[in-house]
Amino acid sequence: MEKTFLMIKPDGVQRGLIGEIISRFERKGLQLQAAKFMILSEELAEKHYEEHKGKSFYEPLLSFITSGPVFAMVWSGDNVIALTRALIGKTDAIDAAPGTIRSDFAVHTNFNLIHGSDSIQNAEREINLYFKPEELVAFEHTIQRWI
Ligand code: D4T
Repeated sequence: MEKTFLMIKPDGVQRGLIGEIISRFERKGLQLQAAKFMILSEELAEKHYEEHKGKSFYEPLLSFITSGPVFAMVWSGDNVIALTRALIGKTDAIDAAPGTIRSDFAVHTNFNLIHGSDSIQNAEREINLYFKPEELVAFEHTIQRWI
């Protein structure tokens, strides 16, 4: 089954939205595989956002993402990458469709609450940045046959 890396950013944690956000993925029928509550080191933040190096928002993005705890997760399911991106909504809250996480809770692009991998390659890269293979919990998700 496809896997993705999702991370509730420091604003989502500070605003008390961990439970609200996770419940949306649970109710969708996706499967949690791993989770970690942590503060990102400068080094990990740089690796995560290396594709944005040199852009105007890169330095503020690094300060923001390392400014407090994040909740990093691996989720799996059929088409989990596209499905979670759809539930999260567009990067800018103004463009995010009503009912998405960013439309419901975000106001500014730089405080957009959650990160979600955008491709199979990036999901693999990001999962490996944050988790060791043995930290992913394999189990039978008994409701899968009803989803
Ligand atoms: P992430 O990667 O955090 O899930 O966000 P997106 O996939 O939706 O968007 P992105 O990679 O284009 O941007 C990464 C990160 O940078 C912040 N950002 C982005 C910002 O502060 N100002 C901007 O103009 C843009 C484009 C928000 C998300």
